[in-house]
Amino acid sequence: FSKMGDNKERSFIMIKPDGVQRGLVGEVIKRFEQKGFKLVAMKFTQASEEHMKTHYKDLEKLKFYPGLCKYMSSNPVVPMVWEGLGVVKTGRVMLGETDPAKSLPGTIRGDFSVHIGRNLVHGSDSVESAKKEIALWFKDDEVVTYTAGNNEWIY
Ligand code: RTP
Repeated sequence: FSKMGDNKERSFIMIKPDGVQRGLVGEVIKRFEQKGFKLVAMKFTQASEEHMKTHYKDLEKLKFYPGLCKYMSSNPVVPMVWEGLGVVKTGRVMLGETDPAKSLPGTIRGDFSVHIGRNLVHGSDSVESAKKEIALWFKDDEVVTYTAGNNEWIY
């Protein structure tokens, strides 16, 4: 098999206010841990509306943007960085579709949510946006480099 090295991809995953309120922080973390991804940064914080406007800047022309940013800043969130092979794409699969009604059971949204505006978790949609989002939410030294249980041959 090929040598490790492509397992350093990172995704920005954030438990939204409804995920915190519903007591699903542990459940989301558990799923990413069990899948084999590595937690390299995490905070518990209530962000400002301005910060959420920057986070969702790509959506600023959409009609739900103001309400989305207000909602996202109304209560605490859990921003995280997860690392591992294909974590951006696989992370999105684990989350399910944006609309929970279209999300299959087995996904986080498919198992725990019903409303598009309360879909529990955010996940980066590309490696590029992951980089931007990680830089927005974490200082360089808040993303930790360390060796976890995986060594040269376990993913
Ligand atoms: P996210 O960024 O939160 O991971 O979600 P996403 O990529 O799956 O979806 P995106 O299109 O980026 O939308 C961001 C969030 O806005 C809310 N939304 N509300 N019609 C609506 O009311 C509506 N559409 C989207 C969702 O909570 C979505 O996750």
